[in-house]
Amino acid sequence: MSDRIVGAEVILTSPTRNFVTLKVTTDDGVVGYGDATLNGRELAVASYLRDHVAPLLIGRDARRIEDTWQYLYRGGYWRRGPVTMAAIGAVDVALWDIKGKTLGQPVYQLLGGAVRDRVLGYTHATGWELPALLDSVRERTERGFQAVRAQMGVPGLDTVYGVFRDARAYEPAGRGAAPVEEVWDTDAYLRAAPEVLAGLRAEVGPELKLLHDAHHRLTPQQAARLGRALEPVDLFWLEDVTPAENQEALRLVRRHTTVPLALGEVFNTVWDCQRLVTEQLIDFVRTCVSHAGGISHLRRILQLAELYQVRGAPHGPSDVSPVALGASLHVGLATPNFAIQEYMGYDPLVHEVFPHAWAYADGHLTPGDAPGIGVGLDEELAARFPYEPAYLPVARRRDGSMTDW
Ligand code: EZ4
Ligand code: CO
Repeated sequence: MSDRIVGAEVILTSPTRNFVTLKVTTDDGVVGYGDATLNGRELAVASYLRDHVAPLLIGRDARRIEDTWQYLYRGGYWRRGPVTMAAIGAVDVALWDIKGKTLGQPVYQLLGGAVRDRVLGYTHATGWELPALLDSVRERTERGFQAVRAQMGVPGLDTVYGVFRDARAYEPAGRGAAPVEEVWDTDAYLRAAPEVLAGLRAEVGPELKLLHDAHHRLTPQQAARLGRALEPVDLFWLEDVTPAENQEALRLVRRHTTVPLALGEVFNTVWDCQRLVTEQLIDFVRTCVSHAGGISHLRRILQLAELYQVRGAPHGPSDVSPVALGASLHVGLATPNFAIQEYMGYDPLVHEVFPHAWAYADGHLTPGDAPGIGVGLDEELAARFPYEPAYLPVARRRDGSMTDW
């Protein structure tokens, strides 16, 4: 038994939405999977893996997870960035999967064992106006969810990213050769959001954990105002209030509101998180196992965060594949400051393509006890759904200029 890597293959599939999966095989025939999906930029990561990483993996010792991480991160010279870190993350998760399968243990056991019995999950509810949103939230709480992210429409706009006018669940990417363009109006949103969320809180009572995502749309001053306005709603968190390239901006928000802040779904290394964590400018760090360098690097981020009482709450919409969700749950079960996992859910077909040991029950998720990550890939079924171009929307202000969404 030598654990040499003999195969590293990239598999694209689109069972209702695109996923990029790395499959690593050892000379003993052990197979490990890692998620390399980067919504709307899938082919870039696929090429990075296929053209530049897979050839380097062949012949390496699959047991040397940390060394391989360092080799790909430092050895590439060009560091960080979502494409690089998603590729490294896929390799890392695949190697943890192989290690677990080789040792006959679920990955959480290799991370020190369980520190909790199950991981709290939150899901998405949307409704254009309060009654529809309330129905959507109630449907989720009836399925056991104790934490729900609530997104509403904005009067005067035709569409809002992440919100459907009818009861359908939305998909955060539209198939087609180019992104859909939406119109965005921050002032109208700032008038609508506090009223709808206050109404929702009044209806659902004090216990349900309510979350809201501002999706990077606000200036720091607008974020501070919104945070203040939402204090009586008692949110579990307010997410991505402002783009975080300029992290100084969060200081201004913090000075004016005690609303808990969550941020970091677009971050990809510990360096992106360092300042927000060490200056305690956020309460929840949202880096994802697949976009931030895998299990090894997510653990590093969460261990830094633990020193500053910042908790982990990884990204988990439908573009984070069941492989990454499984990996995240192993980290969640074994990491003390892991607060909650986003779980948007998947189309039934996605569950078929990626058979998994992880499970949802009663508002919580568990990774299961299968060796490794515990998520497989039905390659025959996957092959029936080839990649199709799909993009997140873009948004313009009423004057036609581009805005964050
Ligand atoms: O923007 O899935 O918290 N979740 C989110 C999602 C993400 C998309 C990115 O691909 O904000 O809507
Ligand atoms: Co978000």
